Amino acid sequence: MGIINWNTALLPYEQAVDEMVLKLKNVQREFKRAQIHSPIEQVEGRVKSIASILTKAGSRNIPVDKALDVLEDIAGIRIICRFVEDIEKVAAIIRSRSDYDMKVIQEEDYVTNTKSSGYRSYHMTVEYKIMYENQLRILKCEIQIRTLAMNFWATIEHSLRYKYDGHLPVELQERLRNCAEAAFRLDTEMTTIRGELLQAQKTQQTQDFLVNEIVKNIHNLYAYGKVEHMNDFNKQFMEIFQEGNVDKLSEFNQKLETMAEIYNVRYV
Ligand code: 0O2
Repeated sequence: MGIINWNTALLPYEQAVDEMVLKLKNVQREFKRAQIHSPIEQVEGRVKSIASILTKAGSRNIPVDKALDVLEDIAGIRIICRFVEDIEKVAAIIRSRSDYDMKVIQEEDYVTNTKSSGYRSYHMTVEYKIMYENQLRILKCEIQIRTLAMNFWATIEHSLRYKYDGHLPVELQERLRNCAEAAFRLDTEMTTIRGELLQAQKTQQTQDFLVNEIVKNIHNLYAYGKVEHMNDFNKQFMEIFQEGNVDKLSEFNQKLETMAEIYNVRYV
């Protein structure tokens, strides 16, 4: 029987998790930059603890030296979405990378097929390639995709499950199932007001974008010697900003850009 060197065995998994989290956060940034609602709200990653690996291997009669080969969730990524509709969008993004860097080998839909515990989440198992110590390694990784409400429920339930060593009292199980139903209703209700929420999000993103552009434009005009306008620009900007009117911010930004063109200001 081989012996696992636990000092180094999990390092490739850590690398895989770090890389995948970075890539998925970049996907989120791309949506934000394009000012489109990002189906990815948060990305988290973790490598399963040694204790958790040993417990899972033990409960499934997997020899410890085979655990790393057999268990598919040593590397785990969790993607949190705002809306149930976002889950399928995230799954599609991951599927679209199958030929590139995250090869989907299995999918489990616990969103439609809720587990008896009340657990809901969309699971994808992918194969992910890394270069580790100059060698190609292909590691399996479990990606869990769920809404904020699903995540809230699963986090609390997971802690309680741990506390009771997997054997939750029946009454507590029942209460947790009620909570799962409440989380389901919350998701359903959020879907009905999704349009309103997306609109609010879009306004916020547009405002952030315009403020960035305006302060950059003011700085550029200043850097190119248009010092005499500075106080005036800053004063006008603060007045419009405090009014919170996105259309006026846009008009003001347009004015600054026209001025930059007239004075032939190059961007720094
Ligand atoms: P941890 O501590 O989160 O890593 P299977 O062989 O498919 O029957 P497997 O491989 O465990 O079983 O897959 P499954 O059932 O899809 O569960 C994988 C992970 O999903 C679990 O990992 C949990 O993270 C999560 N999960 C599944 N069911 C539940 C549930 O009822 N409640 C909560 N809170 N999470 C759940 P681990 O290793 O169990 O735990």
